[in-house]
Amino acid sequence: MKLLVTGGAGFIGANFVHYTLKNRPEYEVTVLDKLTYAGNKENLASIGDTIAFVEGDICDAKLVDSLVKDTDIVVHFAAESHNDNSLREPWPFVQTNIVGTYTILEAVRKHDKRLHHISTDEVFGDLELDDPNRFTETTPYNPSSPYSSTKAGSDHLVRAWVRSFGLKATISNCSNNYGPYQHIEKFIPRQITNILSDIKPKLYGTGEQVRDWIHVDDHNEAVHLILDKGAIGETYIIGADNDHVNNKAVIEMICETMGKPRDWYEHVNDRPGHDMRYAMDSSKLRRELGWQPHYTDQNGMQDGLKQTIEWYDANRDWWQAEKAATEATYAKQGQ
Ligand code: NAD
Ligand code: TDX
Repeated sequence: MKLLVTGGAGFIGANFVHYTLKNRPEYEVTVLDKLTYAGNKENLASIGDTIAFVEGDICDAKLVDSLVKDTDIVVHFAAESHNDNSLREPWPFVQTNIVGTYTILEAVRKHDKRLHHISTDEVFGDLELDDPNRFTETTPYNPSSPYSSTKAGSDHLVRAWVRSFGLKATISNCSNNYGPYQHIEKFIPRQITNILSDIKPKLYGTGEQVRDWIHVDDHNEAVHLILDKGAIGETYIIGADNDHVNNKAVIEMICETMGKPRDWYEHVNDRPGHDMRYAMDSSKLRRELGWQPHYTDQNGMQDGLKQTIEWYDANRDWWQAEKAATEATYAKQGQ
């Protein structure tokens, strides 16, 4: 079975490729990745030539067509993924997330292949801090940022292609991931690598915002279950019930785990339009496909965080060269 993984040199995509080779050796994997600032071939270095790697753009219709023609399943991770970048420069988000997804859809339609589209909880907008509800598959879309609105647009395109052209596609909307190979611009690796660089962690605003953290392996296990047993045309919410920890508590957990005082961090400028709370109801995925996260509740999150901290500590060569430039970009915004 041939699998084409777009964005396979990025954080979740690379972990997906590692997970697939380890647990699902029946798949023959090809990665298509543009190697933007967020893509890194090193993320796949330990795999050697057991996969095929194609450096290229998902907006390149000719290239996408030739790769899709020669595959059975496309798993579409490639995206511009960072909210803060989308506030500075929205265009690459429109181009890759919308035009790129359109390009994939047209090739998948032409060659009648199976597609799984990776999306996010952010398409639903946010909940109030005191709202006990969680997002479900039927929650209306209400995205806040250029990033989340382009992801919402890509989900709509996939649904339209399913309904209008009978495309064999599924969608998953997952909450905030953490784990190895995540770019140091993102919240958790930024704080870990700050502490490893003797810089204080940076908390946006008051830090009351809540994210429903999930370990990347739990996400990728769910994606494989959807490939195995998901119903065509369906959407599945993925979340590990970690919607009780706010950003402040996560920073305190990281400080404590890394041997610093719990309050060894500083408040910096808030993100404009900052979403308050995300919370995911993944009961459909659990009930229909039997998915169960491993890193759930406070203990699971602490285990996952500890393992992630150890990875960044042991792999300083992977991130150190980019640290100064990443922090300089944030500093310009008082973050
Ligand atoms: P990432 O930024 O770490 O990786 C994205 C990858 O896509 C990189 O390797 C990059 O080089 C590649 N890419 C970007 N533009 C491309 C293009 N035009 N053509 C080909 N490749 C291109 O992102 P991530 O955090 O791994 O996210 C992967 C997917 O999961 C995205 O679709 C994102 O919306 C979704 N998602 C992420 C999270 C999260 O917490 N990180 C949560 C839910 C959903
Ligand atoms: O230094 C920081 N300090 C801080 O307080 C950074 C970088 C972030 N934050 C806050 C903002 C958010 O409330 O932490 C939270 C998480 O921030 P990000 O890591 O930037 O993630 P978020 O904006 O929530 O989006 C992530 O989850 C959904 C991914 O980046 C998206 O790709 C995914 O769709």
